[in-house]
Amino acid sequence: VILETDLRQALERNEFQLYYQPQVNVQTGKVVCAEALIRWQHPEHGMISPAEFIPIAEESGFIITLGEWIIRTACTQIKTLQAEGLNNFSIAVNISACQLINKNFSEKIIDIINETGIAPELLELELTETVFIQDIESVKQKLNYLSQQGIKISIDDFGTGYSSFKYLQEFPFHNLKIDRYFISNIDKFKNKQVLVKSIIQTADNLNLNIIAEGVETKNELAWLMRNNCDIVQGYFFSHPLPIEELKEFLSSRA
Ligand code: G
Ligand code: G
Ligand code: NA
Ligand code: MN
Repeated sequence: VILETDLRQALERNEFQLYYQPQVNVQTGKVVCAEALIRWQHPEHGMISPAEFIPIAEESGFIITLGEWIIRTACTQIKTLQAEGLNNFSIAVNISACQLINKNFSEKIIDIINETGIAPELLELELTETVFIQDIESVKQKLNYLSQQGIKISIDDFGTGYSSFKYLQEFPFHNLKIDRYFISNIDKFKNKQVLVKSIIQTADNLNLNIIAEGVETKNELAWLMRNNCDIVQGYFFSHPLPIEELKEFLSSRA
């Protein structure tokens, strides 16, 4: 069992690390963004998945502290990449609903952006549909504010949860990430194709960028390209990578 104290100690001991999974624009061949995914390198138990410890961080409230570390680390990394000549590279960070609910969420993000000196446009926040079951009006206000400051907002895992097409219009989203369940074997399943086409159509109408998650095969990619989905992410291109390997990935494609 993992306890809050274990997480607190792990943070103090620097055992967390962000990995980065490239998002590829298949029209231009360019990688302009990467999603940050946290990893815990435990000295005895090896790599522990966020699927195991993020829920504990959420239930205990420690996600507020950990989330700040994640955002600060991502922003610092954006700054470092800029210093190395990668000027318009953005990083997408996963945000738990309980972080968004926290009273100081927006101020904290703006503080970190100012401290690190990055352009707000280079930070993207990935939210899942669970944000819609919380205090909707206050969430909307915060997202509108952050969006006005230039920060990009993505709706993650679209299609799996409480999603309603209605929310797409009401919230200031820039990107819609189609959940990997729908992408898996999309070239083979008619029912998935019908759904994904309608999601792409809606996103187009609302001026949202579409990102396909979990692309694993050449045939999935071919179907997505035929259906005007230009930004893709998944094992077909790359697993999430430690920062040094992300840099190698980027320079090998430049
Ligand atoms: O690679 P993967 O095993 O990274 O992630 C498993 C789950 O953990 C996913 O649902 C992912 O969104 C979540 N996750 C990964 N990194 C973070 C993070 O930094 N913050 C939050 N809130 N969730 C994360
Ligand atoms: O919930 P979210 O979409 O943030 O989680 C992303 C999760 O998906 C992470 O666990 C990440 O490692 C995983 N992932 C990324 N690309 C692929 C892929 O191509 N296939 C599968 N099965 N999982 C993937
Ligand atoms: Na995500
Ligand atoms: Mn997702």
